Amino acid sequence: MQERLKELQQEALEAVQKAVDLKELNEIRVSYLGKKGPITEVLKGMGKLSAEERPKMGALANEVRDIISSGIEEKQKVLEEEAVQKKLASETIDVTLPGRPVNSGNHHPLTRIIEEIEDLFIGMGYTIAEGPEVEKDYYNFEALNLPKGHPARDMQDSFYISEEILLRTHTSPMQARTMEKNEGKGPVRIICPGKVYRRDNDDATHSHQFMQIEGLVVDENIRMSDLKGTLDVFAKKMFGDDREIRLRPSFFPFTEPSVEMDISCKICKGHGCNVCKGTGWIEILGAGMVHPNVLEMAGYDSTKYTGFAFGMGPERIAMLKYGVDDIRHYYTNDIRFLKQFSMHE
Ligand code: FA5
Repeated sequence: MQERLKELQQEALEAVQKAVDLKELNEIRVSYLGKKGPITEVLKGMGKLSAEERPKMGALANEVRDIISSGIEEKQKVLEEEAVQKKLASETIDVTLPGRPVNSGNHHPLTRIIEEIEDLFIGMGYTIAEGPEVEKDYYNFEALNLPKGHPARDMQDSFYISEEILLRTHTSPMQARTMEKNEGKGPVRIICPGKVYRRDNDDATHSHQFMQIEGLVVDENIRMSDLKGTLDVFAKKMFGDDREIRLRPSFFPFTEPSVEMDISCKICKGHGCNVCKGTGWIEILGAGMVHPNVLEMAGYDSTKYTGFAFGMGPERIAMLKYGVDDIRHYYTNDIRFLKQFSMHE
């Protein structure tokens, strides 16, 4: 019996040493020191011992229990400390590690160019007006001196929704809407950015949906030289003093006289490429003096008031400014293209 007890002590202490965690240690405690454990089992045989041996064996059994108990306690402390250290190690934050990059978005190049143009004109005393993309034929054409059947309607192939409603083909309807709202009074000084739609075939410089920014100034004594000066300031601020501009005589039914403004191509530096269609120039806007018929239709006395208007294409302006060789890049949402503009923010 004595031997068995010593054996159990040895066995238990070895198991305690090998225990890797508190759960295993607890299992060892239950299995060796519990009521159904081997020591209790050994003690059950004490009845067979002589009266002399019984107390000795009892004392030995208690000693073995105490030794195993304190072995378990010691090991428990070690394992608890280990667990704390492990937890601390796993929760340590190394403040010297480089941070993980956070993906941040950036403004779309068109949004940026539009905001830049808006700021420029706001600085010259203009306010921003916005109008509907689904527009009445009246404002898109008729009020702009383009009655039904007028051949110049073919200049802007349109998406009609019904006989009288269409997707606006330009932002010029805002000229008529703004003047109508102002009830024949000046001054008017607005710019109007927004989307427009045309049944154009998509190519490097044409898109069926694109943006325009309309400008309109109406007051007494507004002259062609005011328009020219304004466009000159705009072009210089936008593209720098070294880029050339040219005004070509043109025709729009709602302006008289009318011009188109071209900027020298940045991609080929004027030598000719697919963006400028070999001409060295890219047309960015149409403009002119507001036609007296348009002023009168909107309720203005054309003998007292004159005005100028312009309509520019921000896509083409952004192409020239950033050296983008195809307008379709703005609408295909290729993240590699869009990311390039984050550095300009
Ligand atoms: C007009 O739309 C006139 N409403 C502009 C205007 C306003 C003239 C006020 C006089 C007074 P135009 O069709 O030329 O004009 O278009 C103006 C600009 O829009 C062009 O110079 C060009 O920059 C841009 N644009 C025209 N069509 C497209 C297209 N399919 N894709 C991209 N940009 C275009």
